[in-house]
Amino acid sequence: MADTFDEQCDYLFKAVLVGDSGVGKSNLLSRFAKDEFLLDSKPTIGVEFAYRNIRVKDKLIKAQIWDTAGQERFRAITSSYYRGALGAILVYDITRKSTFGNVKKWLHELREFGGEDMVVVLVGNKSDLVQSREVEKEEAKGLAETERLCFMETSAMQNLNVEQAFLQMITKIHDITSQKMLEAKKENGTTLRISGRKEIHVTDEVTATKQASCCSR
Ligand SMILES: Nc1nc2c(ncn2[C@@H]2O[C@H](COP(=O)(O)OP(=O)(O)O)[C@@H](O)[C@H]2O)c(=O)[nH]1
Ligand SMILES: [Mg+2]
Repeated sequence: MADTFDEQCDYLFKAVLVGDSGVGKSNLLSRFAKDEFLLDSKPTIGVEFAYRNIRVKDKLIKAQIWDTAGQERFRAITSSYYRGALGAILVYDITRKSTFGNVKKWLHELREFGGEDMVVVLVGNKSDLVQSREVEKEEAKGLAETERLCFMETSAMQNLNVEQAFLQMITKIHDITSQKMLEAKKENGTTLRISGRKEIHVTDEVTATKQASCCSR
């Protein structure tokens, strides 16, 4: 139905990237955003983000993915980074055990500032570095199951599973949000949508109410 992908988006979703410094967050994002990459640097608030338009079923979704500008190094990510985010990609490095050890810390932060019901995909990045692996896939899978997260190993370098990780998150957000939309519509017609040509109007910060079911396979 939509003739111009850019201007006909039905929803805007915010999602965040978290994880220790050096795990590959920025590279994953630039892989995912590819040629549609649009990096808005916001040095004053220490945040960068990229957009990508994705079609999910009959809807066009504009995913706005936030990346830190390195503040994770100083443990200085502010709560505004998480505010309104419906999803998160929580990244660790399969070659550095300590980054996996910190996953719980990040999860805690996500749940504290982003809400219990955020869709979280746990991502073990640098799967290309087989020789230096320090975190077994099964171990991470186990954690994902316990914490009810989606899980995937990726390589930003070789472009393995990157698309899938983001798409899984976005599809899941879409499922939850459409459910929420239906409920909201019944009440007062509140929607989170992009209207007009250039401007983005976030008329409400939609927060999913349903706990995402686990989708690790
Ligand atoms: N081998 C390999 N190196 C990666 C991969 N992803 C990122 N890197 C490297 O890891 C380092 C940190 O990446 P960066 O994206 O800046 O991490 P960030 O601090 O989490 O944003 C850089 O030197 C990247 O080239 C990957 O999938 N495989
Ligand atoms: Mg970075």
